[in-house]
Amino acid sequence: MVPAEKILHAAKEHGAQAIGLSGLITPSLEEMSHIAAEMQRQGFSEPLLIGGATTSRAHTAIKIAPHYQGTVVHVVDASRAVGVVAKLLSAGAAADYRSTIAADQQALREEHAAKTRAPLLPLAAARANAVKVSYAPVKPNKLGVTALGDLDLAVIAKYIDWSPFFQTWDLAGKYPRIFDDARIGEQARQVFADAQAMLASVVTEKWLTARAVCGLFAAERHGDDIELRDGGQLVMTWRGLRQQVTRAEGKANQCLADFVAPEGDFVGAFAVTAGLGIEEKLAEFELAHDDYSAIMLKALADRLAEAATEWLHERVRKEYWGYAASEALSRDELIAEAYQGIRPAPGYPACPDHTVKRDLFRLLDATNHCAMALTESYAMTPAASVSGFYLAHPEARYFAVGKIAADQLEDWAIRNNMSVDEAQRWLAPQL
Ligand code: B12
Repeated sequence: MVPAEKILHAAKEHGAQAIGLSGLITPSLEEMSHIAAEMQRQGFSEPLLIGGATTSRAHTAIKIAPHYQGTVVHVVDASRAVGVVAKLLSAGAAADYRSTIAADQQALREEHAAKTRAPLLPLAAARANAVKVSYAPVKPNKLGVTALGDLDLAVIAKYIDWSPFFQTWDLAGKYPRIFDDARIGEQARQVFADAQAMLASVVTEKWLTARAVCGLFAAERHGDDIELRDGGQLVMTWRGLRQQVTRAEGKANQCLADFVAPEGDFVGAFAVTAGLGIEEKLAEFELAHDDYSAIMLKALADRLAEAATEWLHERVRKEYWGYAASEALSRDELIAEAYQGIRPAPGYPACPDHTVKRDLFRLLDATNHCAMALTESYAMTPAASVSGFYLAHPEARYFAVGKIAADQLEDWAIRNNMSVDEAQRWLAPQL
């Protein structure tokens, strides 16, 4: 998300009648609260619209609206923004509409305050209930960092998982079954046909460039942390978060570090982008007032970024690491994650800490190898980018860290050499 100063400056300059914020990853949620507070401080009165994948009605009511006396409204779908703004600015209906929103938010806050939360275990008890798994790690064929340069998009395109593509168009359903849906099948066929046509140009005319870098390192587990070494040198420490919710009998309080053998193991890291060159093409579409093509290209770039991530993970398993050299999975089996090992990405529920991307980028020199960068709230540029880690343990699974207690917050802050205040800001959704 663009910093508060820029947004509010632009709003003033253009005499905006309403301001809209969109947040994809959780650090932008904190930025939204900050913008609301800034709007209050600077004496704004215009309505503030909130949207994006990680936002919600409850979050808007509890965390954002209290910072601003003007109306703050969560909008689930950008296509409804016009209707919402029209009502907010309507001479006759605005007052009623605004007080309905305020009353709804007050009710949500009261509901939230009255909720009894599941008790959290002390960190020491959660650690004592870690996953206990032993295995014989396989030494990678190629240790260290491997930059793959420009990827062949014709190959990458074969790895696309099309189901999420339809989400962009607000069409819910799994590919290819979605085409048979009585209500939305026809529309799904249409956007899919347009996507295939554009994808052919993306590949043959090289509208986009995709790049990737990966690295495989010797790894040692120290409690909830994983130390990565290259030629004996400590090159990064990945500091994990552990589940503290009371788990059912026989279920462990998991942390990703649990899947790294304490006697010595190996861990991988990767950064992939498929969005290089997109700005030029988007500018062309903008000039032609062709929103449809612009959205289509962004959706294709996102699909290609995920496909390149899938393709790279397969190469790592079969070649660079080689622990699954004889793996032969179909596209559907890859989508269903039928392979050994996982690739947790910072921001996903098993490792909700986005800040680790800073060390990950440094470790892989992702900026140099892939022209990728991080914004101050740890979003990656280009937007169509993915980064994360590889764990090879056969029993490694994704899970949600969920809520953590003050003891883990403090412990994590100390391990990260960060103030508790700062840690609180980055882990806000976990608290
Ligand atoms: C597609 C997708 C991607 C794509 C594209 C991202 C991009 N460039 O936008 C790719 C594959 C590149 C990707 C990467 C990542 N992703 Co991602 N991704 C998604 C996914 C599956 C869908 C998001 C989406 O585009 N939906 C379709 C659009 C149209 O919906 P939308 O954004 O919600 O917008 C709608 C409404 O919210 C509303 N709206 C949105 N904004 C606004 C604004 C206003 C003013 C209004 C009125 C309305 C409005 O209108 C839209 C249309 O209905 C979500 C999960 C999910 N199901 O939501 C995860 C998700 C957003 N990703 C997530 C994560 C963690 C990441 C990565 C950080 C992972 C990583 N380490 O690499 C990266 C970050 C990328 C970056 N650039 O920094 C997490 C974020 C959670 C968190 N804790 O932060 C999610 C929620 C997945 C999850 N369940 O954990 N991702």
